[in-house]
Amino acid sequence: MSTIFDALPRVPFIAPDSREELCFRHWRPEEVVLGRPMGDWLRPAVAYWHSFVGTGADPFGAPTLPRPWDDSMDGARAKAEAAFAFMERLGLPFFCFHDRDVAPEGASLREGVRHLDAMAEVLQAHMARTGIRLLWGTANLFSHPRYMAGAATNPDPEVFACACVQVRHAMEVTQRLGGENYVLWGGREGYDTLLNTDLAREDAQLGRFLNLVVEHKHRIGFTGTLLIEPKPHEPTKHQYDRDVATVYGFLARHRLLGEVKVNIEANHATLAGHSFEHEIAMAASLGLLGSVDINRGDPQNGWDTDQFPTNAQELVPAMLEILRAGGLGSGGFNFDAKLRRQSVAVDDLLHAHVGGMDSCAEALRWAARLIEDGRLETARRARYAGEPWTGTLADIADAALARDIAPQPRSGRQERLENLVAAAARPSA
Ligand code: XUL
Ligand code: CO
Repeated sequence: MSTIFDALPRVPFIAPDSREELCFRHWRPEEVVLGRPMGDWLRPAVAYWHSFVGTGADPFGAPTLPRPWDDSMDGARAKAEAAFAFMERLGLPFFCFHDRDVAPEGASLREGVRHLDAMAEVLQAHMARTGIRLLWGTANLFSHPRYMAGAATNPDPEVFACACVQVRHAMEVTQRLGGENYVLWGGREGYDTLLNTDLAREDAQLGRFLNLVVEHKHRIGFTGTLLIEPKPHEPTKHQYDRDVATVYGFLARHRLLGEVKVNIEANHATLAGHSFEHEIAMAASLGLLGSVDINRGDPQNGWDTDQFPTNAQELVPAMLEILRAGGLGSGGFNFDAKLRRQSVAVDDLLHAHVGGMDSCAEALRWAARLIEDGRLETARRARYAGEPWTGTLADIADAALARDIAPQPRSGRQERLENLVAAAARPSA
């Protein structure tokens, strides 16, 4: 079967000063960075939904991107063929998908399950042929109209049961395909208005659902990591998994700590009023860091624009936090990013991923340089060098009064530290 991507070249690795555009200048999976191959730190993945399902349609206009397959099983096979043709040429090691990206919904729940089983075999054959692996799978619990009031948090128990069908099956298919993680993004788990919403009830339902998912993971012996992907709003006005700290509270409340980590998306972090690095550092400090969805928003637009990252310097603080945390384990960098509506040339998708990949690779190198240099870590350690006082509140207060202490202000050295980061993240450095 021929596909729209067949004419694309295989992306080569070329020296940084080359004027060739479709090549990796910085992404070298074998290059050792801080004692580990770059490929192990980054573990990049192509997102099936944006790259092969998204059409460029928006609320104002029709599809623009050439994606010549329909929503039938034949269409799903043609799409898979094209997806792997593209991913082979790009040469990244992983991909990610939702059940509905790869297999059509069908006319009933049962038909949807049959479709996904059949497509899992198709994907398995492509994976075996190409060596491309599954970073994570997930279920789409937000597109079908039945989920308009949420999936696990839906007031209708039958909709909750539909979510059980899809998540059970998507997790089992992920396991069958050797997926290393399973993601739960709370697509419509939130509310549009408090006027019709029972917050306590919806929290209890979401907690129960997650407990059922964890129990099933252990029952089937799936060894991948379960990941919740926080997002503050869009599509609902208020999403329950709004940011990492909120997810931590939810996991603690429902006794799920140790069972679930987070998949942090750059553009979701900024929508929540945080920086990407804040969310990564928060997750690392709470023991929740799992994986990242790499993309960027637009500083002037207040929604999830899901653009490919192109600015390596901007990514350095996030990379630094990942390096400090010792990496992402079974996680990776999923390009949850899409082409702009006007990017209708077939090779635009290749340019997008090449630029995104090189930005991550360069940022990783620069962040590693900062760790090797050591001055940031030394400064941070020195800041906390004081020995904590022991005893009760009264003991500490009495001792302080007895010694009549007068601690002197010490500089936070912010500008000096920022200069160190800026210097390491300069191409000429
Ligand atoms: C939505 C989003 C999703 C998840 C997977 O904003 O990021 O694509 O990554 O459901
Ligand atoms: Co995402």
